Amino acid sequence: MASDQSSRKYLQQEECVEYEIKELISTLPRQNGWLASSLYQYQGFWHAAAYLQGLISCQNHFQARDSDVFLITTPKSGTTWLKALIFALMNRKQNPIPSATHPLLTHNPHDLVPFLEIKLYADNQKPDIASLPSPRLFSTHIPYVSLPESVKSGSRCKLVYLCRNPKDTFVSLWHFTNKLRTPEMGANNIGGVFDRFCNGISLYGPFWDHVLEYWNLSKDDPEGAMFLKYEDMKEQPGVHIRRLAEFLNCPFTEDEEGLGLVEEMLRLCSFDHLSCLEVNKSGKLSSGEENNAFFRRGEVGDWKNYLTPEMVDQVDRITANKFSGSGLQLR
Ligand code: PAP
Repeated sequence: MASDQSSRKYLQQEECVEYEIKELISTLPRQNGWLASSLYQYQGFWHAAAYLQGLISCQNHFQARDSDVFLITTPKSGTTWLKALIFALMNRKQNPIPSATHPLLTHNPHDLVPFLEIKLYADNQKPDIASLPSPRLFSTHIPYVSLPESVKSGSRCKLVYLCRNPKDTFVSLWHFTNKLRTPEMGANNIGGVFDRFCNGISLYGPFWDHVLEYWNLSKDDPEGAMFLKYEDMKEQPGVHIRRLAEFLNCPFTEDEEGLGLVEEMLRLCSFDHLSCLEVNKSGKLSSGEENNAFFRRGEVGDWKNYLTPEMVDQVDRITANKFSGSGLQLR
C-alpha cells in the first residue's frame, strides 16, 4: 500500500499544485489517470498535475550548463538501472568500485540522481541547483518538445535516452500503478489500461511519440544525444556501458579495464544485487515511495505472461505504424 505522503503525491495531485497551475489545467484536455488523479494533455503529452507543475517550473527556470548530463526515459523503461549505472560511472573517482561504502549500497538510485520535474522542481519551484558542482547529473521523463530551451538549444549538454519495448513497459507500468493504488481502489483492469496505453493516454504518453522524438534527436545530433535500448543493455551490458562512458567523455582506462572495473560496476548496478540490498527491500525514497516498488522482475519478455495474442498484435501494429520509416526497431 502507498504511504500517506506518496499516496498524496500520486493519488491527489491536484491538491499539491499552485493556483496558476489549477487555472491552466482547467483549460487542458483531461482524461482519467491510472491512479486516482487525472491526466492533462500539455504540448501533446499526458501529465499528472503535480508533475506538470514541476515541468512548467523547470521550463521557466532551469538553466543548463554545457557539462550537464540528463538521463531521460519514459516511465518503466529502466530508469532506476540507468541512474545507478551513470551515477557509478561518473562518480567513480570519488566513489571507487568496489567499496564497502559506495553510496549505491545505502541509497536508492532515485535519491542519488533526482528527477527534475518529479522531485527538484516539484518540491520547490526554484530549487538551488546552481550551486551544485559540475558535471551535474539530472533525470527526467519530460518529452523532448517540453524540455527547457536551454537544454534543447542553449548548451552542449548531453542527453542519454533509454527506451524499452512497449509491451514490457506497459506491463511494468500496470504493476507499478497497481502497487501504488490503495486497497479500496483495487487494481486496474489490465484490458482497460491497455486500451488507454494504446491510445497514448498514460503518464508522459503517447509512449511511441516520446521514444520517437529522442530517437530522431540522436540521429540528428549523435554527439549531444545517445539512444539506448533496455533489451540491448540486458544482452550486452559491457558493450553498452563502454559506449556510454565514451559518450560521456569518461572512457574506461586500460588500467580500469585490467582491474575488471566494468564487470564490478555492472555487478554493483545489477537487478539481482540492487534489489537484495536492505535499502531497496525496506527503505523509502525521500519523497515517500517504497524503494521496492522500483524492483519487480527486471527481465525482457515478461509481457508473454500477461498479454493476449490480440493485445500483442495490437501493440505490434501500432509500433510498426508509428515507427515506420524511422529506422527504429524495438524487440
Ligand atoms: P521509473 O521510470 O518509475 O523510475 P523504472 O526504473 O524505469 O521506473 O522501472 C522499473 C523497471 O525496471 C522494473 O521492470 P519490471 O516491472 O519489468 O520488472 C524493474 O524491475 C526494472 N529494474 C529496476 N532495476 C533494474 C536493474 N538494476 N536492472 C534491470 N532492470 C531493473
